[in-house]
Amino acid sequence: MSHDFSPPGPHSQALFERACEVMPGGVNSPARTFNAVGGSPVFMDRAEGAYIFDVDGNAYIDYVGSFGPMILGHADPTTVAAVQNQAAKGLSFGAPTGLETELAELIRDMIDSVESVRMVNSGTEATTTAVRLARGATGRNKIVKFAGNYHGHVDPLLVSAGSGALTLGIPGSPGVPEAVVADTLVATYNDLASVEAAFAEHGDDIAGIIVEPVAGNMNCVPPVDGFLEGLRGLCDRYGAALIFDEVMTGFRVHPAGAQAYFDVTPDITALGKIVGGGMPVGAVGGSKAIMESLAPAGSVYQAGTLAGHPLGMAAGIATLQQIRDHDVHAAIEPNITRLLAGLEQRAANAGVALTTQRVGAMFGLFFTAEDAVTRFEQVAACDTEAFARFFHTLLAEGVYLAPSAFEAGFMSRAHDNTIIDRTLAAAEPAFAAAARR
Ligand code: KE4
Repeated sequence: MSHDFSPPGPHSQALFERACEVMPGGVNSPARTFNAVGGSPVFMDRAEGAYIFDVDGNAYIDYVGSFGPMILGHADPTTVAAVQNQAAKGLSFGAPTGLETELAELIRDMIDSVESVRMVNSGTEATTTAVRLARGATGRNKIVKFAGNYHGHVDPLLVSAGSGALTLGIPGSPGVPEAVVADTLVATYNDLASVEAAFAEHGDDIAGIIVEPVAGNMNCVPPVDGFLEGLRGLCDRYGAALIFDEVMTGFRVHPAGAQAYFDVTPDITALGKIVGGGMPVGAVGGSKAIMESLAPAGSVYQAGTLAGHPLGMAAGIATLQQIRDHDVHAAIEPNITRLLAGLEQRAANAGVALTTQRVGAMFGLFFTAEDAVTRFEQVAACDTEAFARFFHTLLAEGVYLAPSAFEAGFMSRAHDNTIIDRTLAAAEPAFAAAARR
């Protein structure tokens, strides 16, 4: 597939200017803006397999994958057909369907800690519900989160957030009242002592800990040995709920999520992204005892007009069935390994300090001389200017990364040997650009 790359082309630029007239920043999510790398976002038209195509006809090898959902590759035929067939039967009913039960059963059967599920429409709704569940189930108010972790744009958790909030340098946000975050305790990711200190001071008032089991919103930072186990121990000791925000890691780092990968069991799991196969789906899961607290079974209120949406359920079922039945992660393993080794080699050849990290089918590229990146401050110290030069040259060569040094990269089943070869070829001029001051 050969193309003359000149992103963003005239149609993309025209669309961006038009979008800016009617939508803040011309985008519907700050993570899509190019503010952190310079230039204007590329407007996309369609995607297939490992490729995404912009409105000017340029093709890009895509490592964003809709920020995680597209692990099967774009426009997976089985998933698209499931959505098309369901759409022909009507879009939304406001009444229960068997599809919701089918997806809930799939999640229950794939994730051991989940006995019961509530469907929602986004990762933010999933984490919002998870926190309310923890507070409702314990009768306590305080929640521990981690600087650099992002759990969606819900007020109590939009404190020292990652992702767009980190990229835009606005940890926290105007519009979030002090009172709403008064019960949010911020600890340091991969620093168990900081969590122990929070519990020593507030232990009996802490409803739960919410954590990204792999920090995918400050690039890609795995938990250090003992960190997740330590959080589990503290929650057991103080009677708090351990919430794994697996919106990004669920079905991404392992067919049963980070909790299976690291063998640490949370009390509540928040899901999103892959669980909907690219459609707007989130989910909260946990033991029946905890989940039965939710209305109408229990008194913890939560609701949603389009929760369990038939098209989202159809896409989620088609996607999870393939993850369950075909070892998608085993297929990805050799390719992501070769990609990162090849990038490290080409960075070294260009004299660029690069550290790569990955868990399962998600990865991070850090422009730093650090051997390992385990802390938020190390991420913040990376060379974002070098990343921006790398990003734009790669884009011009037909490879699309998330436009931020604080976002992770996502592989799909469609990123085969040929795709890796093309990516590594594009990386050579990109690292040469990164090396230039
Ligand atoms: P959504 O509400 O965007 O579906 O999910 C929020 C969320 C919750 N938890 C984790 C661990 C997440 O990564 C996310 C969303 N991730 C970002 C990407 N870093 C979404 C991209 C965007 O905001 O456009």
